[in-house]
Amino acid sequence: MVNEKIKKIAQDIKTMRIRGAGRIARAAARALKIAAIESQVKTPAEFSHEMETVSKILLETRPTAVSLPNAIRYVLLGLKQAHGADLWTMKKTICSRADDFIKNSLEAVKKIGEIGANRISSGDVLLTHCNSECALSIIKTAFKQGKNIEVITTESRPVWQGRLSAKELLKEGIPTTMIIDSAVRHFIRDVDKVIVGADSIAANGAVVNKIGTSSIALAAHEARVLFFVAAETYKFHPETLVGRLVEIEERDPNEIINLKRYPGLKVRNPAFDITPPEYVDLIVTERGIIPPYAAYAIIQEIFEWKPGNGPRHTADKLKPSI
Ligand code: RI2
Repeated sequence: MVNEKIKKIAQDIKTMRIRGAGRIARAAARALKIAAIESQVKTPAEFSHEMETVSKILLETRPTAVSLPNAIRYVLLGLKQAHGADLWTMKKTICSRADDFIKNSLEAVKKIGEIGANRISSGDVLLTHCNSECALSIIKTAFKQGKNIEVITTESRPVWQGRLSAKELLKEGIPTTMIIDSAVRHFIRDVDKVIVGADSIAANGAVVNKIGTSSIALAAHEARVLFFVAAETYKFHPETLVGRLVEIEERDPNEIINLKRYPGLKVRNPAFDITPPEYVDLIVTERGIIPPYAAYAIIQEIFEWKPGNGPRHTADKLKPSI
C-alpha cells in the first residue's frame, strides 16, 4: 500500500502546488526517502519492488521535465549499488542518495547563479519568462554583485508564473516591469539579454521550456538579442540521444477558459514548447557555460552513455565541478 505522504507529493506535483523542474526533482527525491524510511516490508526484494512502485507514481505526475526521471534514476541507482545487501543498508543507501541529490541540486542552482552572473553587465535590461530558479539565480547574483540591472518579466499565462518571478525580484529590490506574453516582440529592442530556464534539453541542444519560450527566442534572434538558458545538468535528457522525443504536456483547458461557458469550444493548452538550438546562444550549467551543441557531450559524460547501454546517473558526475 502506498504511503499517503507519497500520494500527497505526487498530487502536489500534478496540480503544480510543487512546480518548476528543479523543485519537482527534489520533491521526487524527498518522496523516495520518505518511502524508504517509512517502508514496512521485510525483505530486500520487497523493498526494491516498493521503490519501483513509488517511482512509477511519481513518474506519472508530469511528463515533460526530465529532471523528475533523472532524480529518480539517481536515487534508485542506490538499489543497484546495495545489491545483495541487507534491508537496512538498502534503505540507508536510498536515503543518502536522495539527500545527495537534493544537496547537489541546491548547490547547482547557486553555482549557475555565480557562473551566469559573470555574463551580466551593469546597465543590462534582462527579460525572463515563467519562473525559473536557475534563471533568477543568475539575475539575483548579478544584482547582489552590485550590477545595475533591470528585469522585464512576462506574465506566463495561463498559470501566471511570471507573477512569482516578479514577486521574487521585487523582494530583492530589483527594478522589474511586467508585460503580457504577446508584448515580447514589441519590447525586445529594449532588452540586452533573455534568460530562461529549461525543463528538458535534448541531445541536439533543443530546449524544452514554458510555452512561449520559442517565440521569445525567435524575437530575440531577429533583434540580435542574446538568448541564455540556465539549467542544471540533470535537465539534459539522456534518451533523446537515441531518438526519443520529449513529450509535451497538455494541461486542462480550464486553466485557460471556463469551458462550461463556451459549449463546443475546442481549447489546446500545451505547457511547453521547443526552442531549436539555432536560437540559443549559450547554456549555463553548474559545470560551466556550454554552447547548445555541446548537449550531446554533456549527456554522454553525465550518464556514462555508451552505444547499447542504458543511461546511468552517478553521484560523482552530478557534483558541480567548476
Ligand atoms: P527551474 C518550469 O515549469 C518552467 O518552464 C521553468 O522555466 C522550468 O520549470 C525550470 O524551472 P513549470 O513547472 O528548475 O512551471 O529553473 O511548468 O526552477
